[in-house]
Amino acid sequence: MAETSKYKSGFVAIVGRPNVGKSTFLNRVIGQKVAIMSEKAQTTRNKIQGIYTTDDAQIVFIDTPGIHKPKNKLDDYMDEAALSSLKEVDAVLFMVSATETRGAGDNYIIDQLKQVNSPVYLVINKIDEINPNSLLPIMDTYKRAYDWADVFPISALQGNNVDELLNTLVAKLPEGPQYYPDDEITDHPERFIVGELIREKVLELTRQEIPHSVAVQVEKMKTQDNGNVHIDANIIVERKGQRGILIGKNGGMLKKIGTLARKEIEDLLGSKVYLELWVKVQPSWREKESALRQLGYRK
Ligand code: GDP
Ligand code: MG
Ligand code: K
Repeated sequence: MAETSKYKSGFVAIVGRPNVGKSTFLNRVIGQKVAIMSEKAQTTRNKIQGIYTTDDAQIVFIDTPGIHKPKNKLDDYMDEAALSSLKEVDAVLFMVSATETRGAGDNYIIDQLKQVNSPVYLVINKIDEINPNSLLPIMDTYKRAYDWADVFPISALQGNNVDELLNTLVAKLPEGPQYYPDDEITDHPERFIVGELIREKVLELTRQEIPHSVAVQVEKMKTQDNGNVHIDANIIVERKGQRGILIGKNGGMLKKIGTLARKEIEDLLGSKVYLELWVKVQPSWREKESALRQLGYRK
């Protein structure tokens, strides 16, 4: 991190119909290892898809698969959860394919995006597949539907215009800390995902009361002789009030978070899991360099 310029960071959601090329885009931006890893966490919602880290910026890409036409009550609930997380991110990428016309699925997502305050970028992928002359008409059909912060025709497969998109995203991100060390994912994939699963349950169960920046620190993850995995983790919040919300009445909320997280971790690891959670208050931990270092968020 350069001392003279301010570090920038933020959470960016990628939304779009299936098969438009979201995973291909992330593979290109983040690299193979992470993509393989994220397959493992396929059961999770609002999961971290990959982290793009440079000397000046960090973009944490998250996925919100709950955005689709609701069919039942559960869908409805998931949509709401996905939408509330969309409202918290620093930017949204809405990806469409240049090879398909704007359809009902796109329109539904666009409607949802109208409730989002952060910049929403339109990414028209697969331009390598179309005649360049047809790009403008495609852009027009989408431009009529929404006030995009910017429009990027790209080829995730061949890489066209991907750097421009990343540079624009970084330029518009707020100042912020490097949330995750450069090598967190590749060095400790399972520990990382376990932390994310716990964080995801926190965000799901507390809805908008706990901010996205809540951190989970997996202190210990140890396989015992009987094959069971013992995990100790801290949930780090900035304010005492947030600690109260997380613990809940008679510890009920923390218990619920632990139970749901444990089930998913057991699915992920294929072993029985003993999970112990603590909630710690670290005021303005995002700002404090020393605290970050102590937590392992910076080297
Ligand atoms: P997702 O469901 O949105 O994650 O889409 P995927 O990344 O899995 O991509 C769906 C299909 O589209 C795959 O066969 C990709 O190879 C293909 N694809 C993705 N991006 C591009 C692109 O820029 N150009 C072309 N020609 N194909 C692409
Ligand atoms: Mg995909
Ligand atoms: K995916």
